[in-house]
Amino acid sequence: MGGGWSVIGAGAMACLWAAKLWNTPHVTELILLMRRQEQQEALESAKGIRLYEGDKELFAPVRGALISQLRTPISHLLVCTKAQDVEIALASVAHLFDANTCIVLLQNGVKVQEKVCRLYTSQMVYALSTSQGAYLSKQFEVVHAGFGQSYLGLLSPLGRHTSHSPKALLQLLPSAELNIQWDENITSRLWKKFAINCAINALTVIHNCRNAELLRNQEINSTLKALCQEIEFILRHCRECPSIADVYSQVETVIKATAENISSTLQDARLGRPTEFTHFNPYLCELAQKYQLPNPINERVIEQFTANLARVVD
Ligand code: KPL
Repeated sequence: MGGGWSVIGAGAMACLWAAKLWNTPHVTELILLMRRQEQQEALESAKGIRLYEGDKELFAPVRGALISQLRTPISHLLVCTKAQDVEIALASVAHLFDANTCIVLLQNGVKVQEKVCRLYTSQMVYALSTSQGAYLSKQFEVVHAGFGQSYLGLLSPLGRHTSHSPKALLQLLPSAELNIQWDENITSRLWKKFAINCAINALTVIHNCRNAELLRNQEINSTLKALCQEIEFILRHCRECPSIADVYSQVETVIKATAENISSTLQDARLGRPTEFTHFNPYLCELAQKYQLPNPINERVIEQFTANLARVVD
Protein backbone atom coordinates (compact mmCIF):
# COMPACT_ATOMS: atom_id res chain seq x y z
CA MET A 1 0.00 0.00 0.00
CA GLY A 2 1.38 3.41 -0.97
CA GLY A 3 1.12 6.82 0.63
CA GLY A 4 2.43 10.37 0.48
CA TRP A 5 4.59 12.39 2.86
CA SER A 6 4.87 16.06 3.72
CA VAL A 7 8.19 16.82 5.38
CA ILE A 8 8.53 20.05 7.39
CA GLY A 9 12.00 21.59 7.63
CA ALA A 10 14.95 22.66 5.55
CA GLY A 11 17.84 21.59 7.79
CA ALA A 12 20.19 18.62 7.50
CA MET A 13 17.74 16.08 8.98
CA ALA A 14 14.85 17.27 6.78
CA CYS A 15 17.07 17.01 3.68
CA LEU A 16 18.44 13.58 4.63
CA TRP A 17 15.01 12.11 5.35
CA ALA A 18 13.35 13.73 2.31
CA ALA A 19 16.10 12.45 -0.02
CA LYS A 20 15.75 8.95 1.44
CA LEU A 21 11.93 9.07 1.28
CA TRP A 22 12.24 10.01 -2.39
CA ASN A 23 13.79 6.61 -2.98
CA THR A 24 11.37 4.63 -0.83
CA PRO A 25 9.30 2.36 -3.13
CA HIS A 26 5.86 2.77 -1.48
CA VAL A 27 6.07 6.55 -1.23
CA THR A 28 3.79 7.97 -3.93
CA GLU A 29 4.13 11.70 -3.18
CA LEU A 30 6.63 13.85 -1.36
CA ILE A 31 6.71 17.55 -0.62
CA LEU A 32 9.13 19.58 1.49
CA LEU A 33 7.34 22.30 3.47
CA MET A 34 9.29 25.39 4.41
CA ARG A 35 8.59 28.55 6.33
CA ARG A 36 10.52 31.13 4.37
CA GLN A 37 10.15 32.25 0.75
CA GLU A 38 13.94 32.31 0.20
CA GLN A 39 14.17 28.65 1.25
CA GLN A 40 11.53 27.69 -1.30
CA GLU A 41 13.29 29.71 -4.02
CA ALA A 42 16.63 28.08 -3.15
CA LEU A 43 15.09 24.60 -3.45
CA GLU A 44 13.50 25.58 -6.76
CA SER A 45 16.81 26.73 -8.17
CA ALA A 46 18.65 23.64 -6.83
CA LYS A 47 15.82 21.57 -8.41
CA GLY A 48 15.97 19.14 -5.50
CA ILE A 49 18.21 17.73 -2.78
CA ARG A 50 21.72 16.43 -3.29
CA LEU A 51 22.81 13.72 -0.85
CA TYR A 52 26.45 12.70 -0.29
CA GLU A 53 27.14 9.36 1.37
CA GLY A 54 30.78 8.24 1.43
CA ASP A 55 31.83 8.40 -2.21
CA LYS A 56 28.24 8.11 -3.49
CA GLU A 57 26.18 11.07 -4.66
CA LEU A 58 22.42 10.93 -5.08
CA PHE A 59 20.05 13.54 -6.46
CA ALA A 60 16.40 13.60 -5.34
CA PRO A 61 14.21 16.02 -7.31
CA VAL A 62 12.06 16.85 -4.27
CA ARG A 63 9.36 19.49 -4.73
CA GLY A 64 8.98 22.27 -2.17
CA ALA A 65 6.21 24.59 -0.99
CA LEU A 66 5.69 27.25 1.63
CA ILE A 67 3.86 25.87 4.67
CA SER A 68 1.32 28.65 4.35
CA GLN A 69 0.53 27.72 0.74
CA LEU A 70 -0.27 24.04 1.20
CA ARG A 71 -3.93 23.32 0.46
CA THR A 72 -4.10 19.53 0.10
CA PRO A 73 -4.95 17.19 3.02
CA ILE A 74 -1.96 15.69 4.82
CA SER A 75 -1.87 11.92 5.29
CA HIS A 76 1.70 11.52 6.65
CA LEU A 77 3.67 14.38 8.16
CA LEU A 78 7.33 14.14 9.15
CA VAL A 79 8.31 17.06 11.37
CA CYS A 80 12.04 17.76 11.14
CA THR A 81 12.15 21.27 12.61
CA LYS A 82 13.98 22.12 15.81
CA ALA A 83 12.05 21.25 18.98
CA GLN A 84 11.15 24.89 19.65
CA ASP A 85 9.56 25.32 16.19
CA VAL A 86 7.34 22.22 16.23
CA GLU A 87 4.22 23.72 17.77
CA ILE A 88 4.03 26.67 15.36
CA ALA A 89 4.78 24.42 12.38
CA LEU A 90 1.99 22.00 13.33
CA ALA A 91 -0.50 24.77 14.05
CA SER A 92 0.03 26.20 10.58
CA VAL A 93 -0.96 22.93 8.85
CA ALA A 94 -3.43 21.51 11.41
CA HIS A 95 -6.45 22.49 9.25
CA LEU A 96 -5.19 19.95 6.67
CA PHE A 97 -5.29 17.03 9.15
CA ASP A 98 -8.04 14.45 9.46
CA ALA A 99 -8.50 11.54 11.85
CA ASN A 100 -6.17 9.34 9.77
CA THR A 101 -3.31 11.82 9.62
CA CYS A 102 -0.15 10.37 10.97
CA ILE A 103 2.32 12.81 12.58
CA VAL A 104 5.92 11.65 13.02
CA LEU A 105 8.17 13.81 15.23
CA LEU A 106 11.92 13.79 14.77
CA GLN A 107 13.25 15.99 17.55
CA ASN A 108 15.62 15.67 20.46
CA GLY A 109 14.24 16.11 23.95
CA VAL A 110 11.02 14.91 25.55
CA LYS A 111 9.03 18.06 26.24
CA VAL A 112 7.65 18.86 22.79
CA GLN A 113 6.66 15.26 22.07
CA GLU A 114 4.57 15.17 25.23
CA LYS A 115 2.91 18.49 24.33
CA VAL A 116 2.08 17.48 20.74
CA CYS A 117 0.53 14.26 22.00
CA ARG A 118 -1.66 16.26 24.34
CA LEU A 119 -2.66 18.79 21.64
CA TYR A 120 -3.33 16.41 18.74
CA THR A 121 -5.59 13.79 20.24
CA SER A 122 -7.45 13.02 16.98
CA GLN A 123 -4.27 12.14 15.07
CA MET A 124 -1.77 9.33 15.49
CA VAL A 125 1.43 10.82 16.86
CA TYR A 126 4.69 8.87 16.50
CA ALA A 127 8.25 9.74 17.43
CA LEU A 128 11.55 8.87 15.83
CA SER A 129 14.77 8.81 17.78
CA THR A 130 17.84 8.63 15.60
CA SER A 131 21.60 8.62 15.88
CA GLN A 132 22.07 9.17 12.13
CA GLY A 133 24.50 12.06 11.69
CA ALA A 134 24.12 14.62 8.91
CA TYR A 135 25.16 18.17 8.09
CA LEU A 136 24.51 20.61 5.26
CA SER A 137 27.56 21.34 3.11
CA LYS A 138 25.39 23.90 1.26
CA GLN A 139 21.67 24.70 1.27
CA PHE A 140 19.84 21.52 0.13
CA GLU A 141 23.14 19.62 -0.12
CA VAL A 142 23.40 17.17 2.73
CA VAL A 143 26.25 14.94 3.87
CA HIS A 144 25.18 11.73 5.61
CA ALA A 145 28.16 11.67 7.94
CA GLY A 146 27.33 9.07 10.58
CA PHE A 147 25.43 5.82 10.03
CA GLY A 148 23.49 5.14 13.17
CA GLN A 149 20.30 3.55 14.29
CA SER A 150 16.75 4.92 14.23
CA TYR A 151 13.79 3.91 16.37
CA LEU A 152 10.14 4.58 15.66
CA GLY A 153 7.31 4.23 18.14
CA LEU A 154 3.79 5.34 18.90
CA LEU A 155 3.35 8.21 21.36
CA SER A 156 -0.45 8.42 21.27
CA PRO A 157 -2.16 6.07 23.72
CA LEU A 158 -2.90 2.71 22.13
CA GLY A 159 -6.56 2.00 21.58
CA ARG A 160 -7.25 5.55 20.52
CA HIS A 161 -6.82 4.66 16.85
CA THR A 162 -8.02 1.62 15.00
CA SER A 163 -5.89 2.17 11.90
CA HIS A 164 -2.52 2.11 13.72
CA SER A 165 -0.21 -0.29 11.88
CA PRO A 166 3.51 -0.18 12.66
CA LYS A 167 4.29 -2.46 9.71
CA ALA A 168 2.47 -0.25 7.19
CA LEU A 169 4.24 2.86 8.53
CA LEU A 170 7.67 1.19 8.44
CA GLN A 171 7.02 0.28 4.79
CA LEU A 172 6.42 3.94 4.03
CA LEU A 173 9.76 4.96 5.56
CA PRO A 174 13.36 4.36 4.46
CA SER A 175 13.55 1.59 7.06
CA ALA A 176 16.54 -0.28 5.61
CA GLU A 177 18.44 2.82 4.45
CA LEU A 178 18.16 4.63 7.79
CA ASN A 179 18.13 1.54 9.98
CA ILE A 180 14.67 2.03 11.47
CA GLN A 181 13.38 -0.42 14.06
CA TRP A 182 9.99 -0.43 15.69
CA ASP A 183 10.18 0.40 19.40
CA GLU A 184 7.27 -0.53 21.68
CA ASN A 185 8.58 1.90 24.29
CA ILE A 186 9.73 4.95 22.39
CA THR A 187 9.09 7.23 25.38
CA SER A 188 11.72 5.42 27.36
CA ARG A 189 14.16 5.75 24.46
CA LEU A 190 13.47 9.50 24.19
CA TRP A 191 14.18 9.96 27.91
CA LYS A 192 17.44 8.05 27.58
CA LYS A 193 18.49 10.22 24.63
CA PHE A 194 17.42 13.30 26.62
CA ALA A 195 19.76 12.26 29.47
CA ILE A 196 22.58 11.76 26.96
CA ASN A 197 21.99 15.13 25.26
CA CYS A 198 21.92 16.87 28.69
CA ALA A 199 25.31 15.32 29.45
CA ILE A 200 27.09 15.89 26.13
CA ASN A 201 25.74 18.80 24.11
CA ALA A 202 26.22 21.77 26.47
CA LEU A 203 29.73 20.66 27.47
CA THR A 204 30.81 20.50 23.81
CA VAL A 205 29.71 24.13 23.41
CA ILE A 206 31.32 25.28 26.67
CA HIS A 207 34.63 23.72 25.61
CA ASN A 208 34.10 24.22 21.86
CA CYS A 209 35.15 20.64 21.21
CA ARG A 210 34.26 17.40 19.48
CA ASN A 211 32.48 14.73 21.54
CA ALA A 212 35.68 12.72 22.11
CA GLU A 213 37.27 15.54 24.10
CA LEU A 214 34.77 14.94 26.93
CA LEU A 215 36.50 11.62 27.57
CA ARG A 216 40.05 12.63 26.65
CA ASN A 217 40.40 15.77 28.77
CA GLN A 218 40.55 14.82 32.46
CA GLU A 219 39.13 18.04 33.82
CA ILE A 220 36.15 18.04 31.42
CA ASN A 221 35.68 14.33 32.07
CA SER A 222 35.33 14.82 35.81
CA THR A 223 32.65 17.50 35.20
CA LEU A 224 30.93 15.08 32.81
CA LYS A 225 30.94 12.34 35.45
CA ALA A 226 29.49 14.65 38.10
CA LEU A 227 26.88 15.96 35.67
CA CYS A 228 25.85 12.40 34.76
CA GLN A 229 25.41 11.54 38.45
CA GLU A 230 23.22 14.58 38.92
CA ILE A 231 21.14 13.78 35.81
CA GLU A 232 20.60 10.23 37.07
CA PHE A 233 19.61 11.53 40.51
CA ILE A 234 17.07 14.02 39.11
CA LEU A 235 15.51 11.62 36.61
CA ARG A 236 15.20 8.91 39.29
CA HIS A 237 12.88 11.24 41.16
CA CYS A 238 10.74 12.28 38.16
CA ARG A 239 7.49 10.35 37.97
CA GLU A 240 7.24 10.92 34.20
CA CYS A 241 10.68 9.43 33.51
CA PRO A 242 11.33 5.66 33.28
CA SER A 243 14.33 4.51 35.30
CA ILE A 244 17.69 5.07 33.62
CA ALA A 245 20.59 3.22 35.14
CA ASP A 246 24.24 4.19 34.93
CA VAL A 247 23.91 7.34 32.83
CA TYR A 248 27.70 7.84 32.67
CA SER A 249 28.44 4.47 31.09
CA GLN A 250 25.67 5.04 28.52
CA VAL A 251 27.09 8.48 27.76
CA GLU A 252 30.58 7.01 27.48
CA THR A 253 29.34 4.42 24.95
CA VAL A 254 27.65 7.13 22.85
CA ILE A 255 30.74 9.36 22.94
CA LYS A 256 32.95 6.48 21.80
CA ALA A 257 30.54 5.76 18.93
CA THR A 258 30.38 9.44 17.92
CA ALA A 259 33.90 10.46 18.92
CA GLU A 260 34.61 12.69 15.92
CA ASN A 261 31.09 14.23 15.87
CA ILE A 262 30.51 17.88 16.41
CA SER A 263 27.35 17.77 18.52
CA SER A 264 24.21 19.17 16.92
CA THR A 265 24.18 22.01 19.46
CA LEU A 266 27.80 22.97 18.74
CA GLN A 267 27.13 22.84 14.97
CA ASP A 268 24.21 25.27 15.42
CA ALA A 269 26.16 27.50 17.82
CA ARG A 270 29.09 27.78 15.40
CA LEU A 271 26.75 28.83 12.62
CA GLY A 272 24.95 31.33 14.86
CA ARG A 273 21.69 29.38 14.48
CA PRO A 274 19.17 28.77 17.29
CA THR A 275 20.01 25.60 19.22
CA GLU A 276 17.72 23.06 20.96
CA PHE A 277 19.52 23.74 24.26
CA THR A 278 16.41 24.93 26.14
CA HIS A 279 14.96 21.46 25.60
CA PHE A 280 17.98 19.87 27.32
CA ASN A 281 19.59 21.25 30.52
CA PRO A 282 17.09 24.08 31.20
CA TYR A 283 14.26 21.52 30.96
CA LEU A 284 16.20 19.27 33.34
CA CYS A 285 16.38 22.26 35.68
CA GLU A 286 12.58 22.71 35.36
CA LEU A 287 12.12 19.07 36.33
CA ALA A 288 14.49 19.46 39.30
CA GLN A 289 12.52 22.50 40.48
CA LYS A 290 9.21 20.68 40.04
CA TYR A 291 10.43 17.93 42.36
CA GLN A 292 12.37 20.34 44.62
CA LEU A 293 15.70 18.73 43.88
CA PRO A 294 19.07 20.47 43.94
CA ASN A 295 20.85 20.67 40.57
CA PRO A 296 23.97 22.80 41.16
CA ILE A 297 26.12 21.23 38.46
CA ASN A 298 23.40 21.49 35.86
CA GLU A 299 22.79 25.16 36.83
CA ARG A 300 26.50 25.89 36.43
CA VAL A 301 26.48 24.19 33.02
CA ILE A 302 23.51 26.37 31.97
CA GLU A 303 25.37 29.53 33.10
CA GLN A 304 28.57 28.55 31.32
CA PHE A 305 26.70 27.56 28.17
CA THR A 306 25.03 30.98 28.03
CA ALA A 307 28.35 32.74 28.64
CA ASN A 308 30.20 30.75 25.97
CA LEU A 309 27.53 30.50 23.26
CA ALA A 310 28.50 33.65 21.37
CA ARG A 311 32.21 32.81 21.59
CA VAL A 312 32.35 29.47 19.79
CA VAL A 313 34.00 29.56 16.41
CA ASP A 314 35.07 26.98 13.88
O1 KPL B 1 22.62 13.41 19.58
C1 KPL B 1 23.71 13.94 19.61
C2 KPL B 1 23.78 15.34 19.13
O2 KPL B 1 24.81 15.77 18.65
O3 KPL B 1 22.74 16.02 19.26
C3 KPL B 1 24.90 13.25 20.21
C4 KPL B 1 24.45 11.92 20.78
C5 KPL B 1 25.49 14.10 21.28
C6 KPL B 1 25.92 12.89 19.17
O4 KPL B 1 26.63 13.97 18.70
